[in-house]
Amino acid sequence: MNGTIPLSQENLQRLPDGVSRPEYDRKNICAGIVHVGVGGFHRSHEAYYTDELLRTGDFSQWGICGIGLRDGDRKIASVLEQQDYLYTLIIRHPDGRIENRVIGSIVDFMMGCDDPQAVIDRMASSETKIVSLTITEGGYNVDSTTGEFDFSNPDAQHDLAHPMQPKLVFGFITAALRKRRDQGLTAFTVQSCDNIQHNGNLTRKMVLEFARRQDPELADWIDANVKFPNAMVDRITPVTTQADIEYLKNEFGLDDAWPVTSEPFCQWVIEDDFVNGRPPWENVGAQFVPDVTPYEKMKLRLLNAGHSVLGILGSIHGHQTIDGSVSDELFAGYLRQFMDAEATPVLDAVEGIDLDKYKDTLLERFRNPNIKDSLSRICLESSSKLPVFLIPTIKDNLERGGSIRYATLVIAAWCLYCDRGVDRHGNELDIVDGMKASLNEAAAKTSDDPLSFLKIQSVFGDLASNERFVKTYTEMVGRLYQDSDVAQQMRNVMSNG
Ligand code: CS2
Repeated sequence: MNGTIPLSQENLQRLPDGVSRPEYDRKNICAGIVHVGVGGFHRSHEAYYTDELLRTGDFSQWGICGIGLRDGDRKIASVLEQQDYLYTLIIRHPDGRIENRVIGSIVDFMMGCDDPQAVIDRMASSETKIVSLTITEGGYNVDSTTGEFDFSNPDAQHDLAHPMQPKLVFGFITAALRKRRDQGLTAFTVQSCDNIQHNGNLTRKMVLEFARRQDPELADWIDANVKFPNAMVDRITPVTTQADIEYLKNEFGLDDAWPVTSEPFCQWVIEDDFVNGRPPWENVGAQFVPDVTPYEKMKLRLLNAGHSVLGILGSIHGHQTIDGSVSDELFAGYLRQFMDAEATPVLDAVEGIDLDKYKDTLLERFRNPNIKDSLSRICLESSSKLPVFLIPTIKDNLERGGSIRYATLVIAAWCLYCDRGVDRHGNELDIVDGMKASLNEAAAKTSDDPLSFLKIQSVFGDLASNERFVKTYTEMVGRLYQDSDVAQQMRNVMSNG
């Protein structure tokens, strides 16, 4: 289409019907929320809920200031700045219906690596009530062998030595909280929106351990004055593609350099534990509960683990997307069996939720043919995801004598995946993982030492010394290395239960 409309505040009025837009007065919005990690998920979830809230009335103290801490955030910074921080959320329903909605809740963006002081000041400003995070499972800087803050990370060392020029989010939060304390201001709430069990507790632990090393008195103040609510977050958000950008151009003449696509489903269950106020997100569908534990466990162990099951097995088999894998009956059946036989028996009851229905809904969501969620996104950083999503289920089942075969095949297949790096047709897999080299090195020794992959303690903990697990794993990895037809191994597992 000729003469496209570049997305900007000024051009909002020119957008055609079919694209809904923020009608609220964005000029007068204060950023009560400072958010670190403005990826697709933040933009389809917290920013979406907040936009929905801003559309319903005068909540002008609850805008969002996005923060990028690393060089890699430069692209989103410049796209958002060019578009007056606006972007389009394209919500794709399974029946083909599409909702297009310009989100206006982000009102500013700053780069921590360019001007750390400005970001510290922003977090420390009395306007800021919440610092929220989507920094990924791996971003919490946990030493996975000890579970403590990893001070061996050179960036952590740097932050200890240069408290006012931090690189890690923990350095920024600590510096900002120090400033608030010194100025006698109320603290802010630190709100994690990552897929981690007890994400608030973990954030608290990491912030406190870092702060204590730097300044024990400040750590005591943080301990007494800052809140870190746990939350379960959910909305499937695939990586934006060129086709999404073209779609907006062709259908609406809208030029948006970085829209986001998501499914219609979304859920946010939050512990109501804030120190300096919060938006009434419950007005727009979020749930506030006293204890989020059963909700997060259910989501991580069914949805996220289900994704990993399809992601690893499907990649080796040659599937490309989640909907592609579940349209294969073998994969859909295997996933359901994994959920029923291994994941569900170690879940706690969730009040008001029928787990069977929840699983049916998950499969429906995975089947959405208009969400082309790539397996490469799912498998991204598996070394940080599997210890949260899948391995705890194996450990729980080992303890209670439950089935482990479905999940163990995924671990064995992951070894093959890291070793060979190709699907069954010989096509190279797009593997992105901070531990890629060490995973590959350990996996490549499997023929000499079948347990070499399992010995990566930071990922598997002590699984390599569990006799029952080792027996099942060795058998499976042995078979897979003889014949990498993962579908055949899946059928074996299904017929042996
Ligand atoms: C996915 C999640 O990262 C993953 O492997 O399972 O991004 C998932 O799509 C979201 O948690 C859905 O809420």
